[in-house]
Amino acid sequence: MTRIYVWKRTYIWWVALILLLGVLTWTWGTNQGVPVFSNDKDPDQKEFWIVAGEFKSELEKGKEIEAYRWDPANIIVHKGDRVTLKFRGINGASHPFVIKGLNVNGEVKKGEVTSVTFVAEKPGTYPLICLAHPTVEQNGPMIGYVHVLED
Ligand SMILES: [Cu+2]
Repeated sequence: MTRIYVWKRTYIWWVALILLLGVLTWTWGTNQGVPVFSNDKDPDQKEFWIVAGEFKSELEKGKEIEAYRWDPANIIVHKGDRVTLKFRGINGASHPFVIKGLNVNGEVKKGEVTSVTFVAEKPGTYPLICLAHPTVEQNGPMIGYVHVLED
């Protein structure tokens, strides 16, 4: 009887060890920098979602202050990537924008999705600027950055 008990206990430890190794292997495998936006058929095709949002607050004397923002505001790609940015308009009626240096422009409207696609040909940092909210005085700065890295 005792022998059977020992065998079962050993068996349980082996099963636990195998399960643990399985979980660790799976966890390790899923954390190897697999980008959520990559296209399996075309790894150089990168897609990002950006929300046009707003921060709003009130000063002590009741004055309201606000700033429109791109979220996320930093997009990192590599030279040669075909990049698609999908903008979703949440706050503010309209955000006409340019990405300086990349010859990209468009307009994000409330409740709509705007998509632009370009090839990141030259390394550098390119500002994504909303032309309606470029400065503090105009409820900005609504500025983000597209970082194009070397390979
Ligand atoms: Cu704007």
